[in-house]
This record gives sequence, structure tokens and C-alpha cells, in this order.
Amino acid sequence: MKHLGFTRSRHLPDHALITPDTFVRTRMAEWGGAGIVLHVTPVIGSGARFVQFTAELPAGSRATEPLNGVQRFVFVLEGRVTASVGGETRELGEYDYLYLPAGTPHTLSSEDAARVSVFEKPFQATGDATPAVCWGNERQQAGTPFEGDESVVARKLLPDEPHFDFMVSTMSFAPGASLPYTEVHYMEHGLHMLEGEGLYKLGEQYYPVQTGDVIWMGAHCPQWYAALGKQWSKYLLYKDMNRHPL
Ligand code: UGY
Ligand code: MN
Repeated sequence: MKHLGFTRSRHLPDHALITPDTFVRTRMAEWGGAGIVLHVTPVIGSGARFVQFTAELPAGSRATEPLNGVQRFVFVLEGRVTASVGGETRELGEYDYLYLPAGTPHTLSSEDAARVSVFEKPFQATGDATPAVCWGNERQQAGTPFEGDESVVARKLLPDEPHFDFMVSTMSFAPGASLPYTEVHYMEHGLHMLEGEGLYKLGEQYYPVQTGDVIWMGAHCPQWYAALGKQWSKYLLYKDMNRHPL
């Protein structure tokens, strides 16, 4: 559908829909030769407090930790990635993920081409416990019905503890299922459509969305989703949590 400048991508002050036909790659020093598609940054719309990007790792690539003070969450979309943290090395495959607290030296390398979705956020310390490294696989997480609806399943990928200042979860929807109401909240979202298709209401607009699309929802952006098609749809969702806004 890339002709005469047409795209489904939209960039507004409180939300953005970013479709793969508009992805543009850059490099980042700590990602070696990887192609980085920066989706959500502090300069999007009226501003975001986190960063979301897709890293396209070529065969033989190697990445290291972000700037000091920044946490990283990595989710494998495709291929295999070798992660080394604190003397431990593990192979990550599709839907495996890894959370790295701020200031955790690590490497992420790939023998063959791989694609990962990454969220990064400066850590807001509370004086209480600090988060530890977390490994997991999305498909092994127990799902819970979202607000009591069995046709909408939420899976939390990080511990639901107050010392974490963000959560990454997945939301899965049976065809025809929807969020129970239009949400309006202070917390921001970064979203990656992993499976299926649906209709996303952002602000006053309704957007058809499908696998591969990325969405940014700024603070207080009205949001609602309904699944279309014949299969369950699923999205990966970042949300800041557990901190006073001031
Ligand atoms: O909990 C949430 O904020 C989530 N239901 N939002 C969303 O899916 N847009
Ligand atoms: Mn929400």
C-alpha cells in the first residue's frame, strides 16, 4: 500500500501509529551494526518519558548496555539472541525476554539475523529494593482474564512489585473481544502488535491496526481496542507504573 505517499502512519500530539512501511533505520553506538528503528523517543508528539525501538540484528552483531541510569527490556520477535549478564549466558528465542536494571553490564549477540523489540527508561529510585535481572518467555506466563473477561487475557512479564517503575505485559483478544471501556490515564504506553488485527481508538480517531504496527499513547490519551479478523490478536505493551507524577 506504499504508493502516492499513502500510509496508515499518523503522528499527533498525544498518540502515534507507526506502520512498518514508514520505518527508517539508524545506528546506535551500543548496538554495533544493528539497524535501529526508533519508534518512541522524548521528542515524539508532546513528549514521551521512555524510548521504544526495534533492533534488527545482522548475523554476527553484538550490543552492549545503554547509558548509565537507564533500564532495558528486550523481547525477541524473531531469530535467536545470546544474552550474557553477570557471568550467566542464555540463548533467547522467539517471545523470550530479558529485563536489565539500570547499570547492568551485558551483551546481546546474534549468530544469525534476529529482531528484538526494546523498551528503555531512566530508573526512578524509591529508596526501597531495586529490581533484579528477569528472564522469561511470554508463552509460559499465566494469563488472567482482563477485568473478569475471559476473551481478553493479560500476561504480566515483570514482577508486579512497587520497586519496578514500569511493566511490560501482553494483551490477547479473541476475535470480536474488546477493552471494556475507553481508558484515559496518566501512564504512557508503547505498543507492538505481535499477532492478528483490530481497531484501535486513540483520541478521537479509529485506526485499523495489524501485526507489526507500533503505537505510542501519551499521558491521558483516550484509548480503546477491539479485535477483528478470525484469530486472536496480541500486543506487547509498555506502561510506566508505581511512581508519583511529580
Ligand atoms: O491496562 C492498561 O492500561 C491497558 N489495558 N491499556 C491498553 O491496552 N491500551
Ligand atoms: Mn492503558
